[in-house]
Parts: sequence; C-alpha cells; structure tokens
Amino acid sequence: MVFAVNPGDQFAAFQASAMSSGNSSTTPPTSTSTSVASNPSSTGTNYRVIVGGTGVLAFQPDTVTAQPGDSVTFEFHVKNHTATQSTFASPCTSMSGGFDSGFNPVGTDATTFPTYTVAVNNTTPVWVYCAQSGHCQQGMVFAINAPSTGNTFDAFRAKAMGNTTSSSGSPSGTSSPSPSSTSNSAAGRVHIQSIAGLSAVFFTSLLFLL
Ligand SMILES: [Cu+2]
Repeated sequence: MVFAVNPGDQFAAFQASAMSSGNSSTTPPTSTSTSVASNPSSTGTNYRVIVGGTGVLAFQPDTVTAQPGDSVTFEFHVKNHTATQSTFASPCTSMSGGFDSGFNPVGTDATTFPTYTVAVNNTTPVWVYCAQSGHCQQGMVFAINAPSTGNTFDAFRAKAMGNTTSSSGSPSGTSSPSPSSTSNSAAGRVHIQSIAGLSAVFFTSLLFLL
C-alpha cells in the first residue's frame, strides 16, 4: 500500500516495485494506458488509481490532488469492484447524476485490467466508493481534491466505516461544523423545531403585548 504525490506515470512502477509479491506474471502495468477515454487535453495529468488487488480492499492511492484538465483513470484489479461517485454526507450511496464505472470482475490470473477514466473539470472535491457489497463499509473509498480541513478524506472514510463519533478531542457542543453534519440530522431537525417553537412562543407573547 503505497502513495505518491504527483508521480506522473511513474506511480505504477513505484507500486509494482513495492508489491514484489507473487503475482505470477510480470506484465508491465502501463500496458492498458491506451484505453483511456477521450484524452481531455494534451497538457493535463492523468492519475492512475489501482482499484483492489490481491488481499487489498482499497484505492491506491486513495486521494489525488488534480487540476481542471487532468484526469483520473481507475484500473480494476482482482475481485469485482466499482468506482462510484457519492457525496461526503453519504459515502456508500451512489450520487444522483454522479459517475459510476459499474462492476469490473477481474480474475486472479488476469494480465489485463479494465479501466475507467473520469475527467477533472474543477477543484471541487469528488468522493468515490466501491459499490461491491461491504467494501465501502470496510473503507474502500477514494477522493479527488479532498479538503485538508473540515470534510477531509479521513472524515469521509470514517463516515463510510460508520465511525461518526470519532471527532478528534473536541467534546460535543462546540462549533466545529464539519464531521457531525449527517449522523445528527435527526437531532438537528429537532433542534430547529424547538427553535421554531421558541420563536412562536416569542411571537405570541409579542402579540400579547401589542
Ligand atoms: Cu470493492
């Protein structure tokens, strides 16, 4: 499990050397690069993300920082994974109108790997998960341009894994707006209702005074 910042097309080689384990053949991992859809621009960077692999339920790397004009190519390895866009609020649920690679079954002896490429059009965070049963809940998530504070990738993954209580250190009731926004939605609604109730009382007593 390795990671690189701005590796260009050298990440696969870096990763391959890291993973010197027993994959039977030594196919050069760059061989599938011709299947990239619609080259967005000649100057954009294409980031390669390995999805799954032997004993791996992860996107590698699991985050990418990209510029408009760049692209991200998911390369699906063994098992049957997807790259499906979600939202920060619901990490393991397909986003309406978002992209979805669909399932990509890959056998253990595969020597070529299906790919799916998405274009990066802006720097808005893009949240991605694997829709295979249980994978997202085991942390198989990915992000493009995740913020370094607030809605971070770590918070996204924690939310995917159901760990919404792990706000770092701050006892509840403080004003940190980020990680608590979804799991408390019911509580938030109650809170809003009680505020509405209060203002109704307030308004009524105003009427009374008039
Ligand atoms: Cu998966």
